[in-house]
Amino acid sequence: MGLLDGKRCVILGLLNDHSIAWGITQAFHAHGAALGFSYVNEAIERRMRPLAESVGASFIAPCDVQSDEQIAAFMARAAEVFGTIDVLVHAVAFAPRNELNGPYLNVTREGFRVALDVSAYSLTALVKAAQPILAPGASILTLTYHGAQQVVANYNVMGVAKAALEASVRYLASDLGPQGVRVNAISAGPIRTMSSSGIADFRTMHREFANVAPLRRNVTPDDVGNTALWLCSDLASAVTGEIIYVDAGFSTVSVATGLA
Ligand code: 0WE
Repeated sequence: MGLLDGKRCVILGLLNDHSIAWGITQAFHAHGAALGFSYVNEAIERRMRPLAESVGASFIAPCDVQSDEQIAAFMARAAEVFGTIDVLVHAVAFAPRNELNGPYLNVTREGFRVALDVSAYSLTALVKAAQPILAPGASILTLTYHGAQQVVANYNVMGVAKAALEASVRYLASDLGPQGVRVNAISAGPIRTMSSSGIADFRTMHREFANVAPLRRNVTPDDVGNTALWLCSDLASAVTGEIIYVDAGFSTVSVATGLA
């Protein structure tokens, strides 16, 4: 008996076996979900296709979230294969690399536009396009980070984009609640993925995190996957508009004590 038996799920943002989307995929697959996936370009398709096929993907289709046409085509494919969808997972973010270093105030107009378009507007665009095929009781999930709420050095315009994303979660939850659709976000602690590779001081931040977090450990894609499973299952049937922290308690601590 799986928590997602018979549910049709669409996942955007699977890149490789380190992806948070892979942790979510594995939890959903273990609980009986049917899964459809997107990829942004052919280089990424080559890497994610074997993973998606290993969980019996119902479809694998292109979707660059910066394109309304590609979003429409992707949802048309989902409609063709699934009819209606029960779960939409948005695990997509991007800011130009040069924006994730140094003072926030150096942000460029173009860097701001791209970060907000790919990382925040895309959720709303996807939900708008999916609305006609969202089943009653459907659940929408996105991923955010504490840098939306408090300053994290170098996170910069991504913090601004995640703040917009978190507000979007609340407005979308308000819009879709009357049709029985829930919208939530998971705010994950730092995880080593393609998105964090090469980021200045990430290794140090990752290590320090485990010294300060109440659970004294880092967060894994499986941790996020299990919370995603709960949020997207009927166990969370009255949870909507929420930002759920999966961060080993890190964000609850002001002054760390007992570090020895
Ligand atoms: O949201 C993220 C990652 C977002 C991200 C990462 C990259 C790196 C490669 C968005 N765009 C890009 N663009 C690239 O070219 N995280 C929560 C992980 C993360 O990223 C940081 C962090 C943490 C944590 C960036 C600076 C400081 C901390």
